[in-house]
Order: sequence, then structure tokens, then C-alpha cells
Amino acid sequence: MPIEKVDKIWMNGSFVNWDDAKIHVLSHVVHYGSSWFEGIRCYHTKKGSAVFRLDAHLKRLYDSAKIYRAQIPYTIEELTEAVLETIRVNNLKECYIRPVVYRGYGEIGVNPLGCPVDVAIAVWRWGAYLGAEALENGIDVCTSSWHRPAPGTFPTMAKAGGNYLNSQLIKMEALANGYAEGIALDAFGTVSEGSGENIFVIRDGVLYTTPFASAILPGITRSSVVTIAKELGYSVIETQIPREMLYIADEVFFTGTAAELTPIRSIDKIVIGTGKAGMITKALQQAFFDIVHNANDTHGWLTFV
Ligand code: PPE
Repeated sequence: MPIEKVDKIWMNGSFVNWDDAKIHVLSHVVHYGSSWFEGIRCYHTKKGSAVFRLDAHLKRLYDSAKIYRAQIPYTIEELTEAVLETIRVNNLKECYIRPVVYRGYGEIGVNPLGCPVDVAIAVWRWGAYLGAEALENGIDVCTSSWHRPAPGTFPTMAKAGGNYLNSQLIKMEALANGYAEGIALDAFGTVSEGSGENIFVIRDGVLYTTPFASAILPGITRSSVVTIAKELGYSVIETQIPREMLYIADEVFFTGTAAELTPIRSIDKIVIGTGKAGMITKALQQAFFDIVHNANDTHGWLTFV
């Protein structure tokens, strides 16, 4: 997706012009993938602009850095304020927010500890991630020949830049074969997640989603949907999902900040359910959009800008 420029980017405590937000080519992150980031949405709700689950996203950012022994040189309160300020200075009512922490310029070599931990926050306008129609009608996806990392290789609970090399392989293969997205299996051959989304499977009125140990990113949309589904009276089971369960599901959908709740209408050319967004998927979508569009927020999930 092309990026639409805005005015300012927050870098290490001050605002710089969009075109000046640059780093040195010998920054550690460029060579060794040493970054941790978040994707957050700010919605233009009926009650004003509000960021969805800002605290949970920033908590995950600090967790990601901690796994890699990186100390973020700001408090969570400072970064919270920096995110809100970045939205305000750019005069955006609605946007996608990308805080990124990275090992900067200092030393070269695998050992990152001699490099500074730098922080930037960018915002931009980002619409429907998998296409405008996707939210309504669902998408056609495939299972990927690329698997998610095995335990003890790349920690998937960290939202690390380097993990997205795996996501890129999954996404490019899917697109090359004419699909909108790929579903990756884990090292054991059970379902993991999409290149940038968690997955839910519905069968006989029960929701299933893959556990953290299936090499997923602990998605914040995923946890929100689990909460919403339980409130609507559905059972949600977190368990390993065999690949074939995808094909015989009544409904399958992706969740993610960018993807929101995107229905899946076919997998490997096998039609899922009725081949349209299912009833439960629609009900969950509606409940989710009621929170972020109408600000009907009973959970304290919105931070107003
Ligand atoms: N798994 C992966 C691998 C992932 O990247 C995301 C978010 C999720 C699950 C869902 O997590 P959450 O957003 O907390 O519900 N992917 C982000 C980046 C997408 C991109 O293309 O860049 C996102 O959705 O913002």
C-alpha cells in the first residue's frame, strides 16, 4: 500500500518533518532485524477521536523489547503522551499508529548491546487492510507452504521486526498464487495464524482460536474478540487447531488491528460455510464496530485524543 505522507514524525523525543525521519544505513536494525513495533488504530468515533487499547499495545511493545534485553529509554506514560501528541500535531481524526523501537547506530556486529535503543512514532491514514470489500464479503485464502517458527527459534510473543521476514514469505506466496492472504501452520503442522492476523474458527456455534504456544502473536484484537464473544454468550476455546478443521468449519475469520475482523470465504479453494460472511462473524464484527465507531465502550478500551 502506498504511504500517504503527513506532517511530523516523533523521533527520540522531538518532532521532525516527515521527510527528515531518517536513520543511518549502519544502524543495527537494518542488518540484523532488531526492532519491535506496534500497530494501533485511532478511530473517529461519534464521541471524538479515540485510540483503541493504547495501554495494551504499549504494554506489548515493552514486553517485546524485554524479551530481547532492550531497555526502552522512556516510560510507558511518556510514550502514551507521545502517541497522542503525534496524532494531534498531524491533525488527524482517524489514523494507523506505528511506534517502533530499534537498535540504532553505534557498533557493528551481532551483539546489539553497544547500540542505542531508539524510538519513533509515525501515523498515517490506513483504510481497510485486505481491501474495501473484504470486511463485507470475505476473502479467499490459502494455507502457506511456509510455517511459523518452531519453539526455541524466533519468539513469536515478541512483535519483532525480524519475525516479519517469515510473514513476508507467507504473504508473497499467497499473492503470487492469487490469494488475498496465507494461513501459516506451526512447526507441528497445526494452525498458527495469518501473515499479520490471528485466526478464529467457528463450528457448531463454538469459537476456537489458536493458543500462544501455536507460534502466534498475542493479538489485541484477538483478546478483544474473545471478550466480546463471551459477552454475547458464545463459548470460546483456545486450543490447537488441526488444518482439516479449517475446511469443515462453519465460519472462519481473521483478526488484527489492520485487518479488524475480516471474514474468510474460502481456504485452498474449499468454500467455508455458505461462502459468505457467517452470522456469528457478522455479530462479532458489529459488536466490535459499535465500540470503535460509536464509542459504546464498556471496557475502557478507548483513549480519547
Ligand atoms: N499476528 C501477526 C503476525 C500480526 O502481525 C498481527 C498484527 C496480529 C497477529 C494481530 O495482532 P493485533 O493487531 O494486536 O490484533 N499485525 C499488524 C501489522 C500489519 C502490517 O501489515 O504491518 C497490524 O494489524 O497492525
